[in-house]
Amino acid sequence: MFDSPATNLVPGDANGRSDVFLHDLHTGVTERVSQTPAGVGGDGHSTRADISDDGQWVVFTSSSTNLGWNGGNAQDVLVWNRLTKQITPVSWPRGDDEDFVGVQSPPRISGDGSTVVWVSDDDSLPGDNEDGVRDAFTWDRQSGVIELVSRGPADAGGTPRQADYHTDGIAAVSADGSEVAFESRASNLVDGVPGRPCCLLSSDVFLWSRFGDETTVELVGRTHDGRQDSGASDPAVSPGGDEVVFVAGVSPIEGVGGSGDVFRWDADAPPGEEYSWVSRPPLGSTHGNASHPEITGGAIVFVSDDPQLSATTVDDNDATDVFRVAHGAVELVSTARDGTSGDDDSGRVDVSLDGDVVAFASRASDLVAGDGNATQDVFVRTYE
Ligand SMILES: [Ca+2]
Ligand SMILES: [Ca+2]
Ligand SMILES: [Ca+2]
Ligand SMILES: [Ca+2]
Repeated sequence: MFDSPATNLVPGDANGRSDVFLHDLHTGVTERVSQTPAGVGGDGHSTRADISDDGQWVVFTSSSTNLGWNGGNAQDVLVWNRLTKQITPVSWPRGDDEDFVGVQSPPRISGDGSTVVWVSDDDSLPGDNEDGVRDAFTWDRQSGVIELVSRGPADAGGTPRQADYHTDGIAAVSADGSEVAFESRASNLVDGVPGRPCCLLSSDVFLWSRFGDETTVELVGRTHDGRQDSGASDPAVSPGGDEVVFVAGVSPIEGVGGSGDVFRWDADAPPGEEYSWVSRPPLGSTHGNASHPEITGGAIVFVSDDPQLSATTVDDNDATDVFRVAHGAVELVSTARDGTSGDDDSGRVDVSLDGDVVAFASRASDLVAGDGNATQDVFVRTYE
């Protein structure tokens, strides 16, 4: 999945807008997602796509008026069915909301295609109380039900406590849609954790979970002494929902790593051992500055400009690269043909369920032979 303003990826792309494309690694075929079932391209830009594990469901955002909700300039969340080519709108203004601002974050879809999660300022969405606070929401594809997930425990009357400050960044969802990790500066989502009165200066990472009819929110990205206002950001959740990776502000482990490092939280670890340092250089000190971690059963990937992360590859490009952690070792993914780091920045990373296929965008021109287009492309590295 990727978006591109290129006009020559599929025949007849004449809309003059960025579109979302799906490239099938088995057949080699690229098709345009952001179009009507009859093949008419969207009349606005379509970007920021994510795909289910079986490749049947794609979520993306678009300002088009001819794909889903026939509205104005706001970025809407849309879901595309690869089988029928039909597009279903997920977000649109409810009631008489004339200030509809649409989606703020790239939406994500669960591995099983059942659930979409996104972050929005739209106060007319169900469960919200028009509080002016940006929140995280889920949408159930079967029922169409939207649920507010960035909220605290329910009071005696069963009414959930609304967050006192914004959700930021990208919310992430587990394979079956029952767990959502999100980044928030709210101080009132969990009880009994020292923070400070509204509002926090920096974010923490939370995990929303559904068990049958019950839902909970717990603090997973926090300081080593269990406090909020840690600066934790960029969460991703494992397919099973039992592991969360994030970028730390203050390290969650005393004296180990720190700001800009990737950490993993493991729900099944013994108390006191929940956290591990993922972006740990084999030698030397940490540089920080990691971002966009993703986690599946097989591997963790992330982006960093730290030149000391790989023990085996020379990283002297002074550029951002993509890294993969499998079996505890950090390896450089975005390498040139001669095995050294690429000649420009790489980023926008995602990883397959088994951890063996890593997709990323790169401005480097020396990753494959014949890349003479002088622009960013999407690359795939496959491990055995
Ligand atoms: Ca186009
Ligand atoms: Ca709100
Ligand atoms: Ca580098
Ligand atoms: Ca290129």
